[in-house]
Amino acid sequence: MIKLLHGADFHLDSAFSALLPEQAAQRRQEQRRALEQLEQIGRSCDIILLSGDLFDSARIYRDTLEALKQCFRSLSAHVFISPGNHDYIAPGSPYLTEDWGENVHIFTSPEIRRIRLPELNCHVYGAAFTAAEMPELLGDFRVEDPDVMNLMVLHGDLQPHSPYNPLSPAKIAASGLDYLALGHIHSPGTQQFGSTLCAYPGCLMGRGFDECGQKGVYAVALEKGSCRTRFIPLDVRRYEIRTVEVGEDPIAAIRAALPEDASRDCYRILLTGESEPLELRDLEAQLRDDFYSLSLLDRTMPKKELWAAAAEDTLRGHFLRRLKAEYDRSDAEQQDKLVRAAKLVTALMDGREVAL
Ligand SMILES: [Mn+2]
Repeated sequence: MIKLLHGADFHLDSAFSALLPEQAAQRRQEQRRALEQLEQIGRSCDIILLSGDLFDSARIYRDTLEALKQCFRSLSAHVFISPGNHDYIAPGSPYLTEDWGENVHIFTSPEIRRIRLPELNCHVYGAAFTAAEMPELLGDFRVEDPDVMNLMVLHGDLQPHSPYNPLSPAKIAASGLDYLALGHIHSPGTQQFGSTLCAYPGCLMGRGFDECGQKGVYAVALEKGSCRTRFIPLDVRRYEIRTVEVGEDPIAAIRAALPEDASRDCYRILLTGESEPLELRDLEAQLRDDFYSLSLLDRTMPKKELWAAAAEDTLRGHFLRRLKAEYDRSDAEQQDKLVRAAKLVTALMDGREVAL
């Protein structure tokens, strides 16, 4: 059995432009530290496949290069890298200029190349982006020896007309590969095409609210005819979006709706329901210590005195007058029902979404 670690889309040295400058610097530092977790997981592996976009751009800090090289140096595994659309091979690329060590192989050509690992009875194929956009790279690829374990590491997109190496399921199924280690899509997932298991491990850590939830890498146990993937979440800061109905006490409602400790995570909270006007800055100030970063969005509807419009000479007024008259001569149980009916119908008249 071959033990494989598959990661992608580290996007090291991202700008984190939505954060304050000092927080952005801190987040880049955290990205480097996440490499230490990778190092831990990689220690027990034979092969590490990294499917591109390891760097967010060509602007890379020296600290980052050293952290990545240190990670690879400490591993005995064979490391294979296929550069993607953010870190494509171009003159001056650190993939060409740095000394990455004996155990690291970086694919530098858009033509698919093969590396043999005879001691593992395994062939590793790969190719590189050499521009920010690339046409299809797989072509009519077939494995050269179907009896060995055949792996490929590639940056690409399963969307048919993608400018980022569009991959066709039929061509993947015809390739004879056992495992196709993909990068580009930032949430994890696997798909089987023919005898080929395709996987996107997702990105290393969330960088914004379009990258919510748990992030990590795949550990894969490979045997001919059987690839078993296990998602390993990394212990990194998360981005989450929640919707909270404010009720009478927005602070209490927000705290009640969240996990016990969100203090190192980034939250966007959409406040809904009926409410007095909210002072978002005050609320954020009160909740500051509960989150690493918090943005509140006010989606509440103004609170209205239920029968206020009963005097209006409108359809709404007519409806509310009839209901109010009935309310005044009803018992408590019936009054509850009438209040609910009045709220429902006025909400519908306001064109609001109503949960029944
Ligand atoms: Mn990409």
